[in-house]
Amino acid sequence: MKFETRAIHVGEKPNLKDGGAGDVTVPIHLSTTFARKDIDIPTAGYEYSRSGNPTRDALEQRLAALENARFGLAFASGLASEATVALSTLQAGDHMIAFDDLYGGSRRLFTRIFDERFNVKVSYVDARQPANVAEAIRPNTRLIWLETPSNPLMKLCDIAAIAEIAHAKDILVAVDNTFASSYFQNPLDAGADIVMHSTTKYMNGHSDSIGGALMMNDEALHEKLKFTQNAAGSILAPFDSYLLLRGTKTLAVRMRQHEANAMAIAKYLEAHSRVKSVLYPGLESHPQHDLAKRQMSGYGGMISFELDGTLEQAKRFTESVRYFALAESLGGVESLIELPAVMTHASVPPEERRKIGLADSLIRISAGIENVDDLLEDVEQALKRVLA
Ligand code: P1T
Repeated sequence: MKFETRAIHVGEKPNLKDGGAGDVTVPIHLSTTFARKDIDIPTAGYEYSRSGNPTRDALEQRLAALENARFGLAFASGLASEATVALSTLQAGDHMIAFDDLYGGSRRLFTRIFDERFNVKVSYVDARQPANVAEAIRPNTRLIWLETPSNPLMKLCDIAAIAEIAHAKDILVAVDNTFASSYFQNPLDAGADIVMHSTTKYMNGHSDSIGGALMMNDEALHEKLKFTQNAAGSILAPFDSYLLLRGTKTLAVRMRQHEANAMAIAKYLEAHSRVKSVLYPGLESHPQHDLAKRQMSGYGGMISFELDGTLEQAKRFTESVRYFALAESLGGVESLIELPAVMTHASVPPEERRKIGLADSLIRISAGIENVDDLLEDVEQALKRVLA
């Protein structure tokens, strides 16, 4: 099955047997527990909804299929899925390496909880150069955490090169694939061990469900992560599982439109005399454009840029657009805009932000799937208003 077909058929099949009504979409199984006829045999394999739920099961099969993975697991948020990776693969005294440009909340989780409270030391490195990752490896390094393209600076990591370095030393590689979505990038195919998504974003695509996902091929690793999913309990609820299943069906068509709109906006901004820089992997000017072409099948819908102006003008720009809601998050059908230093990455210490090149006036856009002419006109009127 090709991607679009998997996105509709895997996990959901009309049940025409055993009195099934033939629903073409999976029912939302809200029951928290499942009665059994025989004390030794759970009915249809289900006992208690934290350990297994038919709606979530359908979703987990779908999520796996979208990453060419054998297994998928769904969580209450992207961060819950990240915490599950750390809880399952690390212990006090271990060391992990993480890309220095990550979603602010991911960095807060690794630093404030795992490093500061559980003695799992974290080294943040510029993983754009695989050699920097190799250099940071210690005898007790157990996990490498990548995010590509990264939030918000749109930097890329070479997944295959880093996986090769890591696997020579039995280190796991996890890739946050939120920005690309399963449609444009499949990190497991490039050699990663775990792929993670904030499904809150493109995978669901409608800004109405917070969720997270992990996909993997190794059976023992899946067992470990599934054990923690149940033992720590941060599962995705049945209703959100249903919403996410629904969202995945249109992932391919949405991503194509997100990309087309983002490309048009990025090119418009790049050509504008009062725009200082545009970060979008689909532009030839992106320093890692060649890697993007090789590693991704498309460039996604996220753009970061800086105006040739003051911080005040950048702030006013985010307030002057009509169709881009000034809000955190990304990946929904509606366009969003934000200032990472003040919003999504405010928890990253200012000196760290400076080190990785995250300017206070950097503007981040999540291009939605509205008509692109309306979006371009909107950007144009806001630029005129703010830079006049
Ligand atoms: O919000 P949650 O579903 O827990 O996902 C966290 C997360 C993880 N990884 C990446 C790359 C992310 O972008 C996020 C969440 N990001 C935002 C809310 C944001 O506006 O950037």
